[in-house]
Amino acid sequence: MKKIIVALASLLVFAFVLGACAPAPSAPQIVKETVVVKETVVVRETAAAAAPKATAPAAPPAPAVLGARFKAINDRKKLICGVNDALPGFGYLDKATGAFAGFDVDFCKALTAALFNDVKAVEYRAVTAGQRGPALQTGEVDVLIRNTTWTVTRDATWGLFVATTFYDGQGMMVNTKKNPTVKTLKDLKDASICVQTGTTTELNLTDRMRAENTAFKPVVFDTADPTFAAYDEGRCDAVTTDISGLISRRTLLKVPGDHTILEAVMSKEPLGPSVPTGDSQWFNVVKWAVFELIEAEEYGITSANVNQMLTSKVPEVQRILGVTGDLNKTLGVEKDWVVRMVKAVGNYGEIFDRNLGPKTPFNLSRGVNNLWTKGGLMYAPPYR
Ligand SMILES: N[C@@H](CCC(=O)N[C@@H](CS)C(=O)NCC(=O)O)C(=O)O
Repeated sequence: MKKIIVALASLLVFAFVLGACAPAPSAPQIVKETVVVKETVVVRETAAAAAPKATAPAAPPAPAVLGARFKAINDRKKLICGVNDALPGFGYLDKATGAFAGFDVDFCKALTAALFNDVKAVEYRAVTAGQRGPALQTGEVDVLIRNTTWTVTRDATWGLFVATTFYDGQGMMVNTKKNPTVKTLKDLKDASICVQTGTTTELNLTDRMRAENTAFKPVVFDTADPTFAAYDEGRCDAVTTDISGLISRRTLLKVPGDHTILEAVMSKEPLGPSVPTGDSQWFNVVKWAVFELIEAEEYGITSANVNQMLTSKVPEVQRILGVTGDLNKTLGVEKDWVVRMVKAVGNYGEIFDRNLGPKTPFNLSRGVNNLWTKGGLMYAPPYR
């Protein structure tokens, strides 16, 4: 019996070695496994044979068929951009001049320049936090660019976010002159906290304070002005929103220097543009507009040098500026669409610095909003 087992085992080992290293002859049963492997190869060959010939010349990219919204925008020759009117640095209406300005507003301008070569071919619609979902759902705006956080709920029920233009987090601000001992969220036990409805802020506040096991009293408002007025008048012990929002609104308080933003970062707030659903081509145009403003910075293309850059020998620069290739056609935009955007508002870094950088009252450093090549998160997929 033992001998039979040893003989069988040797046969098996032999069969495996044979199966692995040599073509299968008319073989003992065990070698059939090898035959199965061969069959798999045959299946692949059959599939490949059925596929179109690889030697056929590649078809040129098909020009984009305009989606319904994109066509409507082109027909009306004007972009409708949903913005903030109450957030200096990001989206703000200068009541004296009637002009909208800010980081978010510059992305509206860039799109307008890309489409119409005219930064004035835009209508700004100011929307409060609570109006953002309906504005996208009803298609009242072509694009929403208003310090709005990308979340799965909003992607699924409001419209589609295209990219992140500003990585932010939620913060908490206190009047340190009045409450010098408050340093952490836990120090806000039983405090009243001013917060705006219709925001991720309101939802995160509850989560975070529960996680800190710290009771608090929310004092809720519909818009930013009464939220910050109540805080400034001392009706709340603290106020919470995106850190960018706190930095921005602090400049409007009676004595900005009395107020401190606590170190705690309470959430992730990736802010960026979103579009109504239903037109993937328009979605792509907005998405790649953002990416190309980021790539323009990466490749050193600025509002000051964009004309000289047209003669650059760097293949990426030539493609981005439409000197070579016809990538614009696949998107349904003009060849020089990136040139127009950069001329109008500059690259991503210029937009950031002009509205939020060291020469502004907000004095924001790039931090995580720097390019990926400089340790930040700003990374655009290749334009090719
Ligand atoms: N990023 C958060 C908060 C955005 C938000 O709406 N923040 C307030 C507080 S700064 C604001 O901008 N309000 C302006 C207004 O009242 O219209 C979100 O998307 O929900």
